[in-house]
Amino acid sequence: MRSQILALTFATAVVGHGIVTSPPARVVGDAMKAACGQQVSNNLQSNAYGDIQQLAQIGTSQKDFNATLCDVTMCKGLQFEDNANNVQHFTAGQVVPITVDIQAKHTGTANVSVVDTATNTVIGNQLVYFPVYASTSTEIPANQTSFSVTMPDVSAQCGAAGACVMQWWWDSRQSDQTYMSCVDFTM
Ligand SMILES: *[C@@H]1O[C@H](CO)[C@@H](O)[C@H](O)[C@H]1NC(C)=O
Ligand SMILES: *[C@@H]1O[C@H](CO)[C@@H](O)[C@H](O)[C@H]1NC(C)=O
Ligand SMILES: *[C@@H]1O[C@H](CO)[C@@H](O)[C@H](O)[C@H]1NC(C)=O
Ligand SMILES: [Cu+2]
Repeated sequence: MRSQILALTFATAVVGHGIVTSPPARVVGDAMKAACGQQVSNNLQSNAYGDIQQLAQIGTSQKDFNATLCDVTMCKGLQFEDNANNVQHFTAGQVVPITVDIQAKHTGTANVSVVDTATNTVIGNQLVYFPVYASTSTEIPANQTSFSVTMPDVSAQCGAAGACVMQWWWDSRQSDQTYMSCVDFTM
């Protein structure tokens, strides 16, 4: 019984909830392992859907985790170097369809923004905002997992690969969990 409870607790703790499946978002690689350490990278590798609070918590117990080198609030610590062959090219005004996969709901808010990766700051206005997202009290509306954004002109800031990501961000204060996916792009 006790082991069942422990197993259940563990399963609940590791199950993740959401990622962007299209366009292709950043994935784990050797650069992330170097920046974030083995355990945090392994966790994200086995559970791409996980929240950033969990990664930060795992990091605190790891000797090879350095929160300065591995900022989990910046694309969950996923590194551009591991995704350099996966850079999208967008033009100003382009309508970009986005598909999200949500495995479990937590009421929160969500948005998609362009983020300057050097400073981890949002450039301009968010491209879409969901004031109520993945609510536990309703089915998930179709337009929360399949929607489009119109790219602003960020060619001045986002000309070089690695400089910018299109970031999907879902934050649930109900569960204190934040989910994030980053799409590398140039303009
Ligand atoms: C973490 O990384 C930063 C940046 O490289 C470095 O300055 C700092 O000394 C490191 N901290 C530890 C505890 O190794
Ligand atoms: C939108 O998402 C960004 C992270 O990409 C976050 O910093 C910002 O607070 C969010 N904006 C709102 C209004 O929630
Ligand atoms: C999603 O659809 C609902 C109506 O079903 C609408 O009220 C809402 O504005 C839509 N949201 C977006 C971001 O398109
Ligand atoms: Cu959860």
